[in-house]
Amino acid sequence: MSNPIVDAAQKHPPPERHVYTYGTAGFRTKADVLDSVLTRVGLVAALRSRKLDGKWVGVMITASHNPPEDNGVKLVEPMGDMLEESWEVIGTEMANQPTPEAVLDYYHRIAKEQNIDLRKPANVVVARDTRASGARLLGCLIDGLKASGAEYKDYGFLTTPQLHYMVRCRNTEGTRDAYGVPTEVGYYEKFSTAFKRAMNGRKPNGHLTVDCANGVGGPKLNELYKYLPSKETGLEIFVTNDNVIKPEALNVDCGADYVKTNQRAPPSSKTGPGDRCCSLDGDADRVVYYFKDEQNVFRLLDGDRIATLVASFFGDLVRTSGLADQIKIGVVQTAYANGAATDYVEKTLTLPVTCTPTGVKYLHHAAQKLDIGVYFEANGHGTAIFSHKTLEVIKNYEPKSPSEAENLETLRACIDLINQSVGDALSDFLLVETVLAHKRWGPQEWLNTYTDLPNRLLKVIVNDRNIFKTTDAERKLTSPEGIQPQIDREVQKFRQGRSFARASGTEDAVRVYAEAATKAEAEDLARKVSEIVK
Ligand code: NG1
Ligand code: ZN
Repeated sequence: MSNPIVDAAQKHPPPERHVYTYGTAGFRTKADVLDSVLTRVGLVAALRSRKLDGKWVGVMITASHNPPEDNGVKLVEPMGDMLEESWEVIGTEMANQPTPEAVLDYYHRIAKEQNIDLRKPANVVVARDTRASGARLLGCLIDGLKASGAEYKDYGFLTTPQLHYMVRCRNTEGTRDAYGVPTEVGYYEKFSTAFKRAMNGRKPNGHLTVDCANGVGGPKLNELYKYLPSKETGLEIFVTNDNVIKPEALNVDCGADYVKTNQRAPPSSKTGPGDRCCSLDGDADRVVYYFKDEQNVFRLLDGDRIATLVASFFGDLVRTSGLADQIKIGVVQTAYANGAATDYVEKTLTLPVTCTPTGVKYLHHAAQKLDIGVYFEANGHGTAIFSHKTLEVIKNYEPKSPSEAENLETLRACIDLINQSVGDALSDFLLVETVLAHKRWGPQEWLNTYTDLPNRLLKVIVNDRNIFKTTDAERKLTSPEGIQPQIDREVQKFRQGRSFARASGTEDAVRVYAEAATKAEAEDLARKVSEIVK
């Protein structure tokens, strides 16, 4: 007798001898080997939702900043968080089941082990970015969802953070924690209204050019902008690289990853000195700023800069609203944060810094332990989150003066302006624009806050990256034995030297990061450490 799960798995068989891993960013690889994975992710999503009593879980089809021929898929928890770690293992095991019958057996095994009642409803929200393979992969996913009897809501094209937003909204609808209206219009209305409140009559200083990586962020920004008419807000945005009709242009010579990795503006950029620019990545969950200075030199304002800017602004707002005794702010970084940024937060802003392993889920969890946690990876993934207690304090505080009242109102608006479910390039850039307008800063004033230490990031291809094990938030290698002391000896030879090596979670390589007093020394140190790990 036929079984719908066996049939679905049969319809989308895996290629031979391919091993899949649910990594930092979910499953991500060449799109043409992902069909079977998508069907099985549909099954896992249904199980996860049933495990959580039918709460909505999300499935996003995207490969973010990776090339157009890649694709990927990741699962989103009911409040918009990344998938719980033990379920990453379930995802991996499901993807690697050899036969349709093994898929069915595994499905029932997980249901049994996890005490999942398969008669319960399962609810899944799905969306995708603009990749050419997206429509086909969506079909594979839906076959899996249908086979497991899940209800699903397909939002079509969304940015990754919009999908996270929809999931959180659907699960909080009608409750005290209602996050918003789970529609695209609801998203634009929420963030545009919050932006206008947060600006409170201020106007941005000059225009902003936004490079959308020829990804889904382009059309979505154009839509959002309709809710922020420049006549009313003073926000003048030039949207560039927003061509989604040509999927082969995605992330090519543009986007946040191009800018951060090459430390230069997209070749198509036509901006002049002092013009503010920012670049989103292919699914709009990352943003970096940059500009050309008076000497026409490219200057990057990356995730570290956004974190320091936002943390300093919240520090000011909390103080000027009279809440400094009740609310403590902290910054969460990874080992890739520039040493000068860490120093600036600790010594100038006098705020505590936590360092976590790479991957937003680790930063997010560390930030959840703080009253206000500002977290960003250097590459531009990040956001700020407010604890429940802090939200209550801010909501209930009675200002003692008109100036306290005004600052409190700005703080309250910022809470709505920030996508609390996940880092969101659209919400993040509106926040940066808000802070710059309040501080009356241009990009040069922002850059002047501290001077980055020269640094170098290298990718080293090794035989087996899995032998590289780390401790201390990935800053030290415990295996292979004997390597860390060699790295330490090298680092000591350099002024302001710091270096570490770790296996990438998204690519088959080891990454080596080094910083030192001069560019030449940073390059030299990175090269020496690469020789050691090779
Ligand atoms: P890996 O490949 O594990 O270094 C990269 C980025 C992370 C994060 C993830 C997920 C660097 C050095 N690493 O991780 O920050 O963004 O991809 O996309 O930028
Ligand atoms: Zn992304």
